[in-house]
Amino acid sequence: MGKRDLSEYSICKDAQAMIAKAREDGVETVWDRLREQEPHCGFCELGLSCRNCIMGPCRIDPFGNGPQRGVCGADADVVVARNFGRMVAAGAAAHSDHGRDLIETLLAVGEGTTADYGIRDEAKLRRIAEEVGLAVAGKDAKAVALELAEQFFNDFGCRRGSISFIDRVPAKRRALWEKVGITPRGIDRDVVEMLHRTHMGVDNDAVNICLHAARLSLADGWGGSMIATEVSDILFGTPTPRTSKVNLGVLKADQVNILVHGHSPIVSEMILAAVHAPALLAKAKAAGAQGINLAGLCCTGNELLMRQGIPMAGNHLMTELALVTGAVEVVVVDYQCIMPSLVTVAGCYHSRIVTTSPKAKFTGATHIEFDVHNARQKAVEVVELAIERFKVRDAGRVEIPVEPVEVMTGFSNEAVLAALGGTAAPLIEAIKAGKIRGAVGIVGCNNPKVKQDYQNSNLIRECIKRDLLVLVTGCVTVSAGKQGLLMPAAADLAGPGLSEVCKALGIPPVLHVGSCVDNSRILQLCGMLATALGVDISDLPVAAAAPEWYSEKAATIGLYAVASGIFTVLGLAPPILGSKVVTDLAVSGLEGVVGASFAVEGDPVKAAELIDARIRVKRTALGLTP
Ligand code: SF4
Ligand code: MSK
Repeated sequence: MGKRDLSEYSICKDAQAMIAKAREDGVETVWDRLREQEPHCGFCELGLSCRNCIMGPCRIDPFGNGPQRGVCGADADVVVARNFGRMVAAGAAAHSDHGRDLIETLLAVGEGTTADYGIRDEAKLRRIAEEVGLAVAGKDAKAVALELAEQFFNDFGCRRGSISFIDRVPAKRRALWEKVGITPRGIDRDVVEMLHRTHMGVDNDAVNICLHAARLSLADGWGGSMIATEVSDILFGTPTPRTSKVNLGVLKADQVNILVHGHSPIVSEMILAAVHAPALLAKAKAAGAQGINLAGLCCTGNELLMRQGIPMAGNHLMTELALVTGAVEVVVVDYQCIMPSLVTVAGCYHSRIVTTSPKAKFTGATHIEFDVHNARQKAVEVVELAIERFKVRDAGRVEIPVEPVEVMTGFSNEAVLAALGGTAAPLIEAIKAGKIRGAVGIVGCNNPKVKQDYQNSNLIRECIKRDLLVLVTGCVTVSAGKQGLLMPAAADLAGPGLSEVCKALGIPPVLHVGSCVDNSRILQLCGMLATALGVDISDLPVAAAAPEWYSEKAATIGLYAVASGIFTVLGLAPPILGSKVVTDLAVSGLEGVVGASFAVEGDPVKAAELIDARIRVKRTALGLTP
């Protein structure tokens, strides 16, 4: 680790303390490896390198001095568009494959082949089944679950024309997508078609590739991700408001500490069930622990936080640092955003990384494979392993650096509507009156290229100051929570109108709406608001931002937000700047196609100004005070 001041890496005290401890313990972290990678390859940063076939790899010279075409003849625009298209396809595949795993579980429940999972929200099961056109009268929950699972499986291949939730999209938006030719058809179909189009010698028109990227991103946002959210609610309960705690202070020095990391609730919900088993608690006590403490990392942590109020230890850049506390027995993971380095960091302490999915094995980790038929038993094995590791914990190496901060969570759309008295009308009135000037979804990751949580939390502060209600998901949740922004008291930091509304309802000005796939809740809410007002989503005073994004999934989320009509500010540029055609399309051309575009701005104050300007324009067009 370099000798930079610790505050240059992160604004968080727990991160700073653990980076210092990592230095003392000789543990390499993500920041060390970033420094070794710098300077990054300029061709790759600009999206100008291609290795789609073995006539290459090829690079296009951005200065015009060297080659302007790959061996096949592809120019900068085609190379950049193909790379970006594949990036978006990978992100959509990740979210949507996660969604498919939820359907597999719903199917097993419907078939009666699992005793480990069940339906926790039968009313939602029936409501969703009816919404997508299934007859539910006279059928028991299992029968409905079976039919709904089969219906959702069809959305992946989908030969019927479009995905199940297409009717959630306002009529004006659906008509626009039809006109432009980007109505999502099937999730797998649209992802696979991008791989086809970007094979050498298929789609060689940059704009055409980008429009298909938009279509496949919509298949994720209104398809795979939305299915993941809704089926998770059906299986594990629809979130309702509750409080919990966040930061590394949620670890307990006198208890067995187990962290869940990844994205799917299928594994983490079973671990939660196991840690409450009296027999395992007795074993933990016999091992000298006062109890078994479960906390979350990243999005599977968000899933447990939203539904069960389980505390969050940290976001993306805290995952290595959680292990550096020396207090973690086991990190049990499913998939996505799990740095391979965790196995090495765990090896510097007594900790174990437990992998659970056949599609996400890590060399050097302990693999305990979960499926719908054995999950409860496997969760018991994980907890038993953690108890064994507690016995060999070195108390002299334990440092839990901070006290936890309280957060309020659980703002599903159902919960928001319930808090408003059952309809969105009070929210619409507050928007019309200018008390809430608009809403901003601030989502996404951490990235070691920027100071951890600085952009995330400061953009939130700047937005609520301007009477903009903020909705957070993913790793931004922890950024907000650590700063106290997820508590009703944060209304004091908001502008007068937002503050008044939040105080009247007893809610924070920043609502936690879930994990990465739960960005679909934001889409659905925008769809409901637009339909209620008889306008398109692009007419609403709303915006989105991903200030510290790193992942392919975040690129997909950003694109489906824009393609749904939501202006989106990215804190870091995607690798498209090597193409004028693709860059112009992203930052302006899309405006004329889908009514929204991207901006790139890393300064949170300037990003808030861009968002504010956008919301002024939209409010004025609706005849409201800006
Ligand atoms: Fe080079 Fe074209 Fe092959 Fe890409 S597809 S590696 S640009 S020859
Ligand atoms: S976990 S995609 S680092 S938000 Fe969803 Fe966090 Fe980004 Fe992963």
